[in-house]
Amino acid sequence: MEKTFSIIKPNAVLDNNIGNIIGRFEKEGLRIAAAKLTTLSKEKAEGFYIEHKERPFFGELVSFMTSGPVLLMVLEGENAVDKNREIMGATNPADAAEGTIRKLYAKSVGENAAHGSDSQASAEREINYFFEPSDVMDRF
Ligand code: FUP
Repeated sequence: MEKTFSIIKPNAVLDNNIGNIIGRFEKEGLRIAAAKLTTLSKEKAEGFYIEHKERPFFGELVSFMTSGPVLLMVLEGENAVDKNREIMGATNPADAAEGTIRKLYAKSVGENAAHGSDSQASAEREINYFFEPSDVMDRF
């Protein structure tokens, strides 16, 4: 089964939307294969977003992502990568389709409620960045 990586970001955790977001994933056929509630260090957040290091919003992004607890998750299901991206909606909530997580729970393009891997290769890299293989369920 395909796996992807998801983060429920600090704004959505603070707003008590963990249950609403996980509920959507489960309703759409994605299983939670691993989950960890944690607050990211600056180093860990910078490493995660290293590809955006030169972008003007990098500092703000890291400071937001370390501002409070996040829920790190591995999601598993058919077409998990694309399905998760579809459920999340566009990066900028202004462009996100009705009913998507970002339309419902994002505050802005920066505080946009959720992260989801953009390819199977990113998913593998991101899962390994945050989880040990033994943390991830693979038999349900
Ligand atoms: P996504 O894959 O949808 O998370 O989007 P990107 O990889 O393009 O961006 C990663 C994160 O950078 C976004 F979730 C939020 C932040 N970002 C901004 O703060 N401003 C921007 O203009 C673009 C992205």
